Amino acid sequence: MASGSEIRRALIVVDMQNDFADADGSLFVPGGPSILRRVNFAIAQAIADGAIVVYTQDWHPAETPHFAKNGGIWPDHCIGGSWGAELHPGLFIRGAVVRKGSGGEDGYSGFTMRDPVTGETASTGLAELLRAEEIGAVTIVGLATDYCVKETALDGVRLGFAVTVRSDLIGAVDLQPGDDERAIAAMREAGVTIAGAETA
Ligand code: VGL
Ligand code: ZN
Repeated sequence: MASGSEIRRALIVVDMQNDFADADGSLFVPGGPSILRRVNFAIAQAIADGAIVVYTQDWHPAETPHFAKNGGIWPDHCIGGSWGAELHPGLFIRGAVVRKGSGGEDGYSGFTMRDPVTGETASTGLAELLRAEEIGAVTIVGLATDYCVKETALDGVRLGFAVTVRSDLIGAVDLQPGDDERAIAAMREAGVTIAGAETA
């Protein structure tokens, strides 16, 4: 258990949902299945270390400018209430789940969402939840490196958290070859600590 001057930590598990993590998902991320067991291990370890665990869930309406059919770039995915939006059944759930995009908002961050019409930014509630728990540091794992992991990490830095991303517990969409490496470089440049299995 954290005590005294120790900085309290949260493990943020990003979008480990069927549409991304299952081979039958509509926006399957190839690295998804291979990180699942190790993400579960990190969840168990975080709890043993006195950290809290929080999950994000991409949660879209059936029509949203996020989807290609409505002018965006993605196939339909993570439609609220569908199988694809459910957290993967093999994932250990040991904490709160924060949904993002349920009002049709844009953006990839687990912390903030943008109204596609007004451009206004709103909180998902994640930062408030972490502050209520006096969390100062977060470790981010999950999917996808080049979208929601990256934007959640960058927002975490902007919001004043010490952010670590576990490079062995993420996976990229890689729409363009090299997106994975560019996302890692952008996070590092912003002050995110990129950690491997041994250093986390
Ligand atoms: C994501 C693409 C579209 C993600 C979400 O979770 O990284 N990627 N929506
Ligand atoms: Zn999405």
